Amino acid sequence: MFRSDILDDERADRLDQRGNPGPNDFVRPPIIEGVNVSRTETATAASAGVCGVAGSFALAGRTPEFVAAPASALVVDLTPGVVTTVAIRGLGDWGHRLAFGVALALTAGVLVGVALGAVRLGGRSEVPYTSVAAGGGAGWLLALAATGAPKASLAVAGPMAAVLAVGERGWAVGREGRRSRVSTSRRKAIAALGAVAGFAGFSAYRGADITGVEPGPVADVTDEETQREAEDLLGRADEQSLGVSGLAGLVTPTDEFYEVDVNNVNPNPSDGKWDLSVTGEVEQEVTFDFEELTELNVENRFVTLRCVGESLNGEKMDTAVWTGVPVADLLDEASPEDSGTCCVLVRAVDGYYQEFPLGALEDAFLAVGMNGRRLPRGHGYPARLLVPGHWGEINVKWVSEIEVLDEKRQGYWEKRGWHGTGPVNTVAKLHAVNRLGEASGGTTTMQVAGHAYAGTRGIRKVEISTDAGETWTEADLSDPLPGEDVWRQWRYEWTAESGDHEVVVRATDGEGSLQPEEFAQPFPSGATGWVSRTVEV
Ligand SMILES: Nc1nc2c(c(=O)[nH]1)N[C@H]1C(S)=C(S)[C@@H](COP(=O)(O)O)O[C@H]1N2
Ligand SMILES: [Mo]
Repeated sequence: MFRSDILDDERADRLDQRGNPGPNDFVRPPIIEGVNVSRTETATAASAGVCGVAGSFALAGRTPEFVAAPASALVVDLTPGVVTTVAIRGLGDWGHRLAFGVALALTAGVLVGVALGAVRLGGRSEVPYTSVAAGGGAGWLLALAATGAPKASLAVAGPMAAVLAVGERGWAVGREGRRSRVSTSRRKAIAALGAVAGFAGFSAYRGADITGVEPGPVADVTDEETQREAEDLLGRADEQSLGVSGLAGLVTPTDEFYEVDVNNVNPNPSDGKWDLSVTGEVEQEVTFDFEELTELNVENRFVTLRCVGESLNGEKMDTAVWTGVPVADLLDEASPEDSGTCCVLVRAVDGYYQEFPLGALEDAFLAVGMNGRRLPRGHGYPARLLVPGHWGEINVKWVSEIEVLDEKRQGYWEKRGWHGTGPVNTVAKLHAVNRLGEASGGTTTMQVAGHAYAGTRGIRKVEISTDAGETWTEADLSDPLPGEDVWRQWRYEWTAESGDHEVVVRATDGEGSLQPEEFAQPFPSGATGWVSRTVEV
């Protein structure tokens, strides 16, 4: 018999002497100060905590209303730069998952503590459902404090209260069915574990689908003409794509566009609550709300983005048709001081910030739309910066403030050792290898293809070697799309003898500079080198 069972009996005896407990009276394992709490209590509290987090995720998903969102931001914040860098390089997205897992565990831990306190309180109280009221109430308050969202916090409190209620109920029923004590409690434990796991699974599935905003057509915030133009440009990109099997097009579909965020939980600002200020070394500080922003000159642009952290032949380089306004129009209204200014610090709603030259910002674009629809939350809804030719990291999403500075400061990634605020490195990637058919004399027609990008320098040519760099031939290039910062596709076909072929590819930018051959890891200044691949024929 467990200690709590004996105590149960004693307590039941006491109750009996006071009068027969009615069907609504519950007998709970009492608590002795300083002595371990019973297993039932711990299990109840643990289930309540887990279900609180799960309930919240089912309702809020990865939005700021999720109860673990603050813990997630804290984990990211407290993780030292070296670890972030190593985690991103070594673990990739698994680093993110790990940090998110830690945040979930921390949050669940706090809720379990709250639930445990509630269960203990309930154990001392003669009033039924004390633990339910205390645990549910405290869970709600805590979630409210963490997220500031009273309604969404009910999704924490509700499941916690339900579990605590089952806990109280369970003890009472357990006492009644004392004859088959062991098997009953084991069966109950298994059922409870199954229920908690089932609920957590359901929540993980439900919450994963919650994106926060459903991006409508860009015409909603601009006009029909802008919408039509964006669609025309998408059509043009489609036509100009080389149409190589296994090779992505010239425009990346929005849901396939790579995404890099420092946080696991992205902001979810609404148009009404969002604004952008230009501050610092300016003649006049100005603030634009979303409506004022879209009243400026709206246009569509092709822009390619590439993350400094991606591997040489990686997948974090994509292109979209963006709808937005030139940043120069915003800056003009603030009039940065003529002398003494060097740069800007751009801040975002998620706590992210980057510093870079004022000159780069003057050519920048503030996007509100992507591929004909409004920005999805993951890409910076309601507005994000696009800085031509620079690494992805200064293309600040959910942008909230542009501070003009008179001296340099370090941005988020630079504090962590990266040098990713400058122009991108030139790269030609190799992503498609196709066997087109048998040619004469046992040879095979082979096709290789990929994308090439050099930021605002543009791509002049892409060369291919099929003999490990001995000899080089020019590849076909897709016709350039309008815009100053757009990638191109390349394609090459040749007749190959059977055997292994070392294919190497390199680009020359619009200024005539050849892509450097020397290999470098992405950290700290972006990958360099020529992409090569052994093609088996
Ligand atoms: N506010 C904010 N902006 C951000 C980031 C971020 O984490 N927060 N990540 C940056 C990085 S490192 C890159 S590469 C690009 C990626 O943009 P995308 O997610 O739209 O592809 O956004 C940049 N802008
Ligand atoms: Mo990045």
